[in-house]
Amino acid sequence: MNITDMGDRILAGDRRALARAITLVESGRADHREQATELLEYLRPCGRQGLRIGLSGTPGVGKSTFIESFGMMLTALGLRVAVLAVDPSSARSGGSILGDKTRMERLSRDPMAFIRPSPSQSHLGGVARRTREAVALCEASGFDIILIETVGVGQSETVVAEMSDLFILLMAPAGGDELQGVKRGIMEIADIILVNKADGDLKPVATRTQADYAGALRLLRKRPQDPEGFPKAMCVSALEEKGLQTAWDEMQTLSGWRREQGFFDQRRADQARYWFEEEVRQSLLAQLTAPGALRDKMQALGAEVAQGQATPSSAAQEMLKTLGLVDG
Ligand SMILES: Nc1nc2c(ncn2[C@@H]2O[C@H](COP(=O)(O)OP(=O)(O)O)[C@@H](O)[C@H]2O)c(=O)[nH]1
Ligand SMILES: [Mg+2]
Repeated sequence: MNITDMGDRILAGDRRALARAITLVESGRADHREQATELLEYLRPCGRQGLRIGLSGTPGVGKSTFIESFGMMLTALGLRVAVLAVDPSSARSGGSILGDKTRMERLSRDPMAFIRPSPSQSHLGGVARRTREAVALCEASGFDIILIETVGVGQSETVVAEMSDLFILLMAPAGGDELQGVKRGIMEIADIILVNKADGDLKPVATRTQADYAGALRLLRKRPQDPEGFPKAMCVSALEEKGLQTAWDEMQTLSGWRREQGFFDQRRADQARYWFEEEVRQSLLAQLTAPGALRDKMQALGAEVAQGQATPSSAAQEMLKTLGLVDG
């Protein structure tokens, strides 16, 4: 398909064109990459913005159930919702979203929603770029809310936080020991912690867990991009659809405040810069590791260093000269 034509269809809200475009950005083929870049450049001036909500939580915490009920609530409010995933383990597990499609049965049938499973690529850097580009395509297509799910394996939370306006952490009701095990870095990037499964027998535990997280959040260094009271912890039940409206109200309060204060645009600008730099880094690394003259040179120099025939620094300089990155 002609790229301009595809772009116009996306702008007109054509879902099939959107799905095809996402397939295009997911492709590893060089000619596809070129077309994808052209398409994204074509769509860039449209300036449409959705609210990008990152959502993370360990397997079983209720992400799929939450996305289904939260998503249905949003579409009932007249909002168009896109769901994407960053799942570095999807190659093994068969895709976090796809595997759970039954839990999102209603949402996947909703004409106001668009669900896209994680690309089956285990390399996090690659998944990150594809997801980020899929976000841009969904925005151009007029989606109001982009939910980006991750299971939180390895660095995937950081990756998702770097492409989200709001980062939501879904947690299970738990005892104090489990709370201690939560990585500090994750707490630091969370905007809202939702303790899920606050229903039935679990409700009292959920309430205590929420208070524990609220206490832990208060101990963190205050971030300039937060109004009074944020980041915050709340209870929800994805299953019984409780607390979802309140959670949405809080998300809107936070994003609204950040917009007014300029933090919203600032964060997006910082993220764009980050992804530019990341892409340069990744491309350089890819050149060094792909089969070819550069990789051979790396290996040859590595062998010299290992045998004591050159120092690590002099060999590194030699490599940078080969790359044309230093004069020589
Ligand atoms: N009691 C209760 N169970 C829930 C809730 N949300 C999800 N679950 C259950 O937890 C299990 C895992 O849910 P799922 O959405 O697949 O979690 P995911 O792995 O994070 O996507 C399922 O059996 C759900 O029915 C909730 O709010 N309350
Ligand atoms: Mg799931």
